[in-house]
Parts: sequence; C-alpha cells; structure tokens
Amino acid sequence: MHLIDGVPHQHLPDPHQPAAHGHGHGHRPIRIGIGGPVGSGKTALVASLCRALAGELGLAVVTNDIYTTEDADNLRRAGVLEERRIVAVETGCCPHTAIRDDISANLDAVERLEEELGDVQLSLIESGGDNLTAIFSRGLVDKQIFVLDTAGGDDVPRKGGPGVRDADLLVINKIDLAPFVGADIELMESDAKARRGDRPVAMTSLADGTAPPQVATWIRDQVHAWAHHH
Ligand SMILES: Nc1nc2c(ncn2[C@@H]2O[C@H](COP(=O)(O)OP(=O)(O)OP(=O)(O)O)[C@@H](O)[C@H]2O)c(=O)[nH]1
Ligand SMILES: [Mg+2]
Repeated sequence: MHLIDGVPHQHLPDPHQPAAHGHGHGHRPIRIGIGGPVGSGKTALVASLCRALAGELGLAVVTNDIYTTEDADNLRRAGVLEERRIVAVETGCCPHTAIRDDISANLDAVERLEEELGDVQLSLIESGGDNLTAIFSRGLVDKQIFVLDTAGGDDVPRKGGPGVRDADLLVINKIDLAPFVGADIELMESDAKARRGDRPVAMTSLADGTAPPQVATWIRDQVHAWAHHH
C-alpha cells in the first residue's frame, strides 16, 4: 500500500496489460530518472526542463517524497507544466527502496499517467533525496541522471559510488555557489570524468530557472533515439 497524491492505492495487476511492467513492451515513452542527494537541485532541474521542453514534447512527471507531496506541489505552483501531467508518489519508506527495490508504486504511477495523458513522449521520475548509493532500477527507468551540487563538497565526485560512476548523465549543479563554499569546480569535473569513462558530465546552475542547454540537448537526444529504436 502506498499513496498517490495522498490517496491510498493498492498495487493490483491490470488484467488488460498482463506483462506491461518494465522493459520490452509496446510503444511506451522513454522514462528518465533523476536522482541524487537531498537538496542538490532535482526539482529545480525538472522545473527547468518542463519550461524548456513542454512546448515541443508531451511530458509527464512523477515525484517521490517520503511523507509529503511537496515536490509535486512546488512544480504545480511554479506553473511549469499542466497540473494533470504531474503526480506525486508518497512512499512512506526510504527513497532508494521506491526506485530500486520495490518499484511498484512508481511503475503504477507512471504507467497510469502515460495512459491517461495519451500523448506522452518523455516521463521524468524524480527520486526522493537520498545518498550517493541510490540509483534507479532499470525496470523503472530507461536512462538516469544523477544530480550533485557544489555545496555538498568538492570531494564528492572523487568518492565515486554508483550514481557518480554509472548514471547516464552526471549533473554537477549550483556552480554559482562554488566561490561561496570554496568548491573547486574544475577538480569536481575532472574527478567525475575520471570515474565515468565516456559518460557525460554537465556543470550547471539552475539559479535563474533556465534549463542548462547541454542537459536539454542530452534529453532531446535520448527521446529521439528512443523513438527511433522502439
Ligand atoms: N544558488 C542555487 N540554488 C539552487 C540551484 N539549484 C537549486 N537551488 C536551490 O536549492 C534548493 C534545493 O533545490 P531542489 O531543486 O528543491 O533540490 P532537490 O534535489 O529537489 O531536493 P529534495 O527533493 O528535497 O532532495 C532550492 O532552494 C533551490 O532553489 C542552483 O543551481 N543554484
Ligand atoms: Mg526535490
């Protein structure tokens, strides 16, 4: 049992879509997860992407909070996307459980939203803020972004961990704050790149609400590649 927008919800199999969960079925939209530590800028990134992409792509957004629907409320209040395109999953448990171990609440929410809206080309799923080891199950998302920030300490990329190392895109956010917190952003970028092989790193500031162009471009590329191959 979990809550979707505050309403108790039991996970029941849908008789019309027996094997609809996870990978490999039909022409569903690409699902991109956004994870990372508490306060790194996940919701700010989602908001900026909605501003940049809502005019060109059918969007759906699922947010995860442990006890509240705050992130979804913030996005609705910001008016970055039609309210009906945003759903909150309230898991009542550790954020990583809901995106990695027991993904049923999130799968229910995203499948339901995609079905209701009918025009979705990109679903964004924001994890609750967690620690450096929290990554999404590949049964829930097709690609994932991990968001760090300079204020969390410039040694974090060096410490590595699955998010830093394996996320399809690593975002190092709040570069505008680096001078105030004594963070060396060149060091953060080079440490991150050293752990990631060819996988991309984006250095960003979301302070003015504008989507970082390299992130928006990366998202567009993923959406187009997905549409092309499915
Ligand atoms: N200066 C500055 N502030 C930022 C930036 N990105 C986000 N913030 C602020 O940092 C705070 C946390 O941002 P959120 O987007 O809520 O972070 P989050 O990762 O969604 O947080 P949780 O969902 O609680 O884990 C907010 O007050 C944002 O306005 C940035 O690039 N620069
Ligand atoms: Mg958030």
